[in-house]
Amino acid sequence: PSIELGPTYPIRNLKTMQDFYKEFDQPLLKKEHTILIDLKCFQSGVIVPHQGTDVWDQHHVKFPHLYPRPPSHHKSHAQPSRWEVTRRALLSLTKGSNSIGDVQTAIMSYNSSNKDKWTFDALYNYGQRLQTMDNNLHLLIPKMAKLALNLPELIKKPIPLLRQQQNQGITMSQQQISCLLANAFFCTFPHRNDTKPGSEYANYPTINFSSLFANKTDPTKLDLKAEKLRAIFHYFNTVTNDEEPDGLVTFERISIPPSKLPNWNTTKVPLRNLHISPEGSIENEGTGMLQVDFASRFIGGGVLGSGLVQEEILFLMSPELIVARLFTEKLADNECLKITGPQMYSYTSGYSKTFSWVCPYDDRTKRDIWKRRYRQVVAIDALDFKNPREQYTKDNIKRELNKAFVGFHGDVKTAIATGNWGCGAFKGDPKLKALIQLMAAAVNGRDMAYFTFGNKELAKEIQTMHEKLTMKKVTVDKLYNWLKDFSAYYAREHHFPKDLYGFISEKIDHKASL
Ligand code: AR6
Repeated sequence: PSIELGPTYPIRNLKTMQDFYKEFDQPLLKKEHTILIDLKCFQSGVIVPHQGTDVWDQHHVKFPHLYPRPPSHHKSHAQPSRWEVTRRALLSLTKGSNSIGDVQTAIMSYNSSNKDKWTFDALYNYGQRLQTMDNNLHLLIPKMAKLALNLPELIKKPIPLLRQQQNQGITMSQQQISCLLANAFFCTFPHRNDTKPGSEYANYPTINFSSLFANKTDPTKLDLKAEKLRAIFHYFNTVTNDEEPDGLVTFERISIPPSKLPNWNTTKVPLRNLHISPEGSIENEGTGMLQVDFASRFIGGGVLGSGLVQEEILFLMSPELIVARLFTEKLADNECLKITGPQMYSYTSGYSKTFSWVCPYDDRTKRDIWKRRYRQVVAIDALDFKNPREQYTKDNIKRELNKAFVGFHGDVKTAIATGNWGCGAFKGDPKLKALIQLMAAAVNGRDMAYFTFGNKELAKEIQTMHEKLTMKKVTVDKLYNWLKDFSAYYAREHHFPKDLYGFISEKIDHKASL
């Protein structure tokens, strides 16, 4: 059969952030929102950090310059504080020769307990292959070290941890983000290197970059890490230039209590418009819509390790997203993280083993009055189906519906830009996930752009299914019940089950003949 697609809903008719500019231009101050800059000054064109009181506790990011000095009985023999050691090491990088060896020595001077664990082979490999080609590292490292050292001046207020089951936001300047990321690069964040279960930050992603510098033997991976490092160094090169970015970015953790999740059995709303295409990507064609990050529960997934699929690539194109790892506790089933205003810094090509950094991206995306780019990303983590059969159970279908619902919830009804969420590394079935996402979008009153990542056949199948469902005015509750029927049927007939869309088509035809 031909896999030519019929006409699809035009992408230009889908709503983007610019259509909702009034909502984005609203005052930022509200409950549960920490703003790290002085908003009055910002409105008159100057970026000044907002003043606060230093804290070192379990509710806030632990800054390296606030590391408590161990008690010492002999004042005269007092060890230098950890920050003092860090400061000296970074200061020497602002002056010295700045070979990769120097970077390693600096980092290890205040991370000595990891001296037998950390290696820097991927960083050395980058240095050998690429550094003169891209951004003369010996010029860049001093600028990055200076930026990192500026932390006490650039951020004067504690950053709250965005913990589970809290609705909380953080807005900061792109410059503050770059400073935090420079610290992450130099691995200065205290208490963040231990990831063992039960450790203080076991529920948080890693933030110090040590894992990006290391590599386990496989030489093909070494070169992929070099490509990741190119994206990272290009970012730092841009933000330490004279024309450093001057906007803000907002991070919001959204948790919806179970009592406020929809009752899928009784939600009588029809599906909304769908633009579907095998061409295009969420990152480009979806700009200005709500762009879905196919996330890990630990935001950013393997971006600082060897992961290189949708989420990691997105974070490499837009490294400001990486800072979310500093403060976002792992996502629970009823939660998502929404990021408003990140900038794009790089073009990349390829995927996974073929990934490479291509060139700078000159981001001209318009901005709201807070100079946040009209770009919004929502991180939702699908279930990881080690065994794909598990995805058709009633509970798992409901879990994914609720997760997508939380991600798509909100007063601003931009279209959703998405695709095969949960269907790569996490082994989901895109035909089921497409329906789940369409249902969650419908309940939230939003249209959708769905990119099938080159798969024409899938695009056609989803398009045909969507057309049948909308033509027959099938509502979400009805579809939900059919999915439950399929779940029961699949459990019974698991040896030769009918395909999901065949099953639903029969239900539609049956409904039509009633
Ligand atoms: N635009 C549209 N579709 C895409 C794009 C894109 N840019 N990139 C990939 N796809 P995957 P998951 C399609 O595996 O299964 C990460 O490590 C493509 O068909 O990234 O939800 C996270 O941190 C691909 O097969 O998402 C998580 O740990 C499919 O989307 C984990 O992977 C799924 O992409 C999430 O895995």
